[in-house]
Amino acid sequence: MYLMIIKFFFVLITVPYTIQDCGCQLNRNAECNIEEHSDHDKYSKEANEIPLDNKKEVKEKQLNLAFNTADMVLIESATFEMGTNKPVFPSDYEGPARNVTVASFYLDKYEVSNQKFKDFVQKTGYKTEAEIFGDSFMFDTFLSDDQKEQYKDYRAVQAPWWVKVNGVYWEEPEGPGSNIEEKLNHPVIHVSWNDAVKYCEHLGKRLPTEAEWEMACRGGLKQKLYPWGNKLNPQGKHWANIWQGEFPKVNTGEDGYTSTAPVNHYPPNKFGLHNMAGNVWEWTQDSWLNSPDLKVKKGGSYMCHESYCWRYRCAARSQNTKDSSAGNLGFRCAGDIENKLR
Ligand SMILES: [Ca+2]
Ligand SMILES: [Ca+2]
Repeated sequence: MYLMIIKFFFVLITVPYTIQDCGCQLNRNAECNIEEHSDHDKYSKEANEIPLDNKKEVKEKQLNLAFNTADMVLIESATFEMGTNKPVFPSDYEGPARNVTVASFYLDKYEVSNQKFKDFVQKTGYKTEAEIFGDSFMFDTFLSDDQKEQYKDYRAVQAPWWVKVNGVYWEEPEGPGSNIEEKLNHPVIHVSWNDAVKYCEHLGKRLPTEAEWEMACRGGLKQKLYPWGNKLNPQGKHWANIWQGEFPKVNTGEDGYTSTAPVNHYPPNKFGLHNMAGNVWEWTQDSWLNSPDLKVKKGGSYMCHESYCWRYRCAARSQNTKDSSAGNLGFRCAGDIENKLR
């Protein structure tokens, strides 16, 4: 069995950091207090007895939205089966499968792009947490030889492909001097959960809950691994931006990209949503277990490979502290149909 669940702690030379589970869960904070709990109390039947919306009411409420619905899809209320009874990473609490009812909501078709985030920053002057802290996590493949030498002591001991680099942020995603000119239609990266919340709020939106995100990922399919079904490459095509080759040494980029891909590059699922699986991880509104500082992220990224981080499945989940950021983590926004005009 080559799938391994690796739980570990690692220490950067200068500052102690905690990482759990094969490098997917980089956290800016040193502590990582995972509490045992009964699975998904929040998504128990009792906690989710939301009446399905009357379609006529939904239509009337749409007239009073607080946000622009361009590039969003309306996902109608439904009860769906969340999680799985065949967890690949039981320590992530992927299971059990349970019915969850979600009220109607809007969701962005695409991960938030660099262009959209740039528009937001130009309007508001917003500074991301990576800018304030002065650093963010980068995948070492994207470091120059000089940077590799400079930051050799800043590697995660058991996930040495992650390096905390000074001066990395959304507009210089590969270090000081890099830019996003050729990547305006790629997902914004190096944004924390706090940054994502601020962006969505600015547009009258919010982050999706984990249940909303997963229902959207499944696109109406029941208990399939991926947004498009169970086969990874149906019709001999690539349907998501993940890792081909041997992690972490060789990424052949057979799917066209060894880093991020344009937010609209791969086919949409049945709900019209692109890149729910792969490309970049996406923040959700929810806390991980009962830890308010840890937030759930979904969907996996271009760094995920079945042998190491098979988390580009709809049921998969992971977490980061809400102030952490990395080169494979972004987000998309949701919107309530209950919102009134601002
Ligand atoms: Ca790829
Ligand atoms: Ca994604």
